[in-house]
Amino acid sequence: MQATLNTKLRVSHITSILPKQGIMSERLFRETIEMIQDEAFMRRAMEIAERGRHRVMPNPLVGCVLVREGNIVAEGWHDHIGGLHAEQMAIADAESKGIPTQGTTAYVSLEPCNHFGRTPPCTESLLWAGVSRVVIGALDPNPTVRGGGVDALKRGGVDVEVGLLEDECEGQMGHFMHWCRNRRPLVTMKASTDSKGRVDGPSSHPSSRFSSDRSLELSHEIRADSMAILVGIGTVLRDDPSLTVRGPGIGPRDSPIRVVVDPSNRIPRECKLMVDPEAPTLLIQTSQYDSSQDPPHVERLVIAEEEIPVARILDMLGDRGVQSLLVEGGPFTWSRFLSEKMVDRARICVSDVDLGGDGPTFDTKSLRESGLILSSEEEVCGDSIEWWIRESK
Ligand code: AOF
Ligand code: ZN
Repeated sequence: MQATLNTKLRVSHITSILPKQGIMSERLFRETIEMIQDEAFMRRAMEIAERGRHRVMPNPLVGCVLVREGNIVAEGWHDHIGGLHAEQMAIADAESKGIPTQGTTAYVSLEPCNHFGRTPPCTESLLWAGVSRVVIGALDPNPTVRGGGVDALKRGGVDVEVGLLEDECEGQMGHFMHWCRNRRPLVTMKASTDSKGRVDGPSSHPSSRFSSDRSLELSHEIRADSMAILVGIGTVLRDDPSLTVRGPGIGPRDSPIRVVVDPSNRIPRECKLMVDPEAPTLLIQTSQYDSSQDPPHVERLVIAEEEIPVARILDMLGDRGVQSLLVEGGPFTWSRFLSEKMVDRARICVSDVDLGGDGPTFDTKSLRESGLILSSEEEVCGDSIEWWIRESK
């Protein structure tokens, strides 16, 4: 089988290595073609890795293709937590079609693991399958895996290349990479404003949704990509949110933990987060309050400080293995995260409606002051969706 390649070849790469004048040598021509093919195979590995989105958390998205004489002969991806790793699925794919794997090249977006986790080591599977060359996108910074994969393959006589489309592969596994390196979740802030920067209408009116259906759908996709969603107690009192993941195309996955910063126990017993057991609720408070009536999905955690430092919250979530945190609101919580420079990226949805009144506002100046820059802006059904990222990334 030859898979169709969905490739976006970079012309700049090719032209950068072509001679400025004269005729291209045969060797240079061959090397150029090989480089184009290598990139195309790695892009295919990344493309199929997407099939595990929302399903492999907290593991990263990983894809692998096996190639012989310029053709993809087998493919695999990490499909769900506890399932086969990408390399093992690719080898199984070849076996099921009766295709020999001896002498193939494996293109894999993450360094093959060399440990016994939920599955046996991928390095052993690749050696057993007789793969002769392994091209890796990103190294695995997971402390239980780090470095061992490349060394084990080299010791087994395999040619190993590291770093093909590294930034793109790392980007696809952004949450995982960030958590492995910092032991804290990658923080995404999400805010919606009206055309005047207001985040809410007059306090005398009940709160209402003003972003379009499509941008709401998109925001559920971001929720689906998060392992925890955080709000301040003000948002719970005003909106009574359920903070669950809903919407089309969102596959089965564990619901994100719902985290509420509620220093002095103002949370109403009858609010959705306390009553509805669809996802765990974690209350962060500054002292011990009565939990005897709490249902089993509610947990209370005490951080005994007058003002709870955001860094402590992130450390605590990181220790629990939370790799991605979505900060949904409201203005006080956003400003705490921004002033402590704890937001890694922000999605701001600006609607063309006018909510009126003198409700609270959000100014993108605070994003700039926190070291974020505008990276993209897109029009979605009358809303303008802005993405802000850290300047260094
Ligand atoms: C690979 N190929 O497809 C993936 C890898 O708990 P386990 O056994 O599933 O191992 C998870 C760790 O293995 C994960 O944290 C990451 O370091 C690596 N993921 N490695 O060789 C794969 N998904
Ligand atoms: Zn593995």
